[in-house]
Amino acid sequence: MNTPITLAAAALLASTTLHANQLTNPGFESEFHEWKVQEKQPVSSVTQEAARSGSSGLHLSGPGARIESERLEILPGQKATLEFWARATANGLGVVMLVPYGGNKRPILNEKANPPVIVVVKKSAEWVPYKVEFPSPEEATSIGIWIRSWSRSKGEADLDDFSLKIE
Ligand SMILES: [Ca+2]
Repeated sequence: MNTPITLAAAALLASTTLHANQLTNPGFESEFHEWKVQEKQPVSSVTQEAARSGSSGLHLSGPGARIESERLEILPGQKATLEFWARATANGLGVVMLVPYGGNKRPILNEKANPPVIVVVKKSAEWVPYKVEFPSPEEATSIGIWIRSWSRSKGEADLDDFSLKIE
């Protein structure tokens, strides 16, 4: 009688291990769950119109977007691969950054105080896929995504279907 319980526990353990290596809410289907929004004026919203797949996506309206993803664990020698889809009415409205964090939980920034990977969404009426690979610095213990819109940007951007793979 114990066998089914043991199998269920094993299955649960396997799925937990898998999710530690993936974003929990990559397509904004659960609103901003596991995304942190820190904006003086509301710029970001989760809307149906901003969906590329599923029933919702991230919509940015004008400058000042400031969003952070959850952080995934990364080990020395591992590589992070970031993918997402976006469309925008102007260049620079959607800016997606890959940010490694050190053991002190602080972001590891370059000499200009910028994250090492910055992807700028280009003007396009159609959805465009973006992909970037990043070999993690030795001192990094976790990695996450920041989403911004440049301070002078005007217009609208939609982003959806994020993926952050650590391998
Ligand atoms: Ca979605």
